[in-house]
Amino acid sequence: AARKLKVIVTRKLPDPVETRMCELFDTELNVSDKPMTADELVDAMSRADVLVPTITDRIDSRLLSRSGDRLKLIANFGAGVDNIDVATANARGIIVTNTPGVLTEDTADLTMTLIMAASRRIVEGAEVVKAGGFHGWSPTWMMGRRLWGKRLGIIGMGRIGQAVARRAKAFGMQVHYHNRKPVSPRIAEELGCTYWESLDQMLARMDFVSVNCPHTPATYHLLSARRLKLLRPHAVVVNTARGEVIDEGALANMLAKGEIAGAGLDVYEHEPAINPKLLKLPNVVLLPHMGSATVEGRIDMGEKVIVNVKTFMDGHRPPDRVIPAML
Ligand code: 8YV
Repeated sequence: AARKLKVIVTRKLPDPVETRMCELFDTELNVSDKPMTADELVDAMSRADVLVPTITDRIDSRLLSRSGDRLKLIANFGAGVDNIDVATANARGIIVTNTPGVLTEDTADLTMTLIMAASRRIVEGAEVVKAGGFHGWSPTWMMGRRLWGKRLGIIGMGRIGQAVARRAKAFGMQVHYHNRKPVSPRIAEELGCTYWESLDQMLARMDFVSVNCPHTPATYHLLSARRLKLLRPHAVVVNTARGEVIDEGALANMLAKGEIAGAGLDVYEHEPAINPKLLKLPNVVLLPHMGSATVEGRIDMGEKVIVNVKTFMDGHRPPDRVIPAML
């Protein structure tokens, strides 16, 4: 019988996913759940046919060049693959896959949560109550800003952007978006959304801005200091995509000076570090990169990984192969 291909998983995954992987493959789990060091990753990559990494593993060209020639598949546990140098991996004959689709709705839910939390002062209000600070209703207390009728500008109109648009429409918001190209007429009509070819022009007119694009060289600091300055002073920025898309230092400075009204962030430029200025601001809601963190979503992501690995092992092209041209 053919040798079973070896799969190494870099982080603790949900139990049902690990159980299934162990049934199907010769799987080495990370029971400690500590992120691997670069040397541990290199060791894993040189001993595995398949590596299942997560966002906390940076698989760059330097690491790939030290990884020997056994590794054939990197099946990322996650939709974003900015942790992996896909072009270099492919050049070395390594296929890269991701887990698209299954975390779309959860991430869109969290995006709306951040929009609402930042505009309706949800975290502030909840903290006041728990600290014993609710001394009775007042006509002018805890006033936020309404969503209804406001303009939301979505940056990146892929699966997640569209799921956000659908929700925002249901909340009575006017949906605008910037993307490399417009969505199909059918989707545009369904979502009732307005396309802006110019991000600059869109930013200047929005009440809320949501980042929903991947982090690639083309989107690094897409919301640069210059572009952030185009926002109106009452604008709220939310990001459930990747921290690198926003110049976090510039955003923190503007929030501190009151040049924009608020922010809701789930991701950061230098995770897990967070610009200390952000931590002190009452108008900023900060979450620990939990957009896809639902019990169901994480199991679905694991199942996607399993299908990709299994298909590859059966000698076929894995369904979620990522190629540089897609990025
Ligand atoms: C995960 C994500 O937190 O899928 C993504 O792109 O950001 C999240 O689902 C993480 O990336 C898992 O590796």
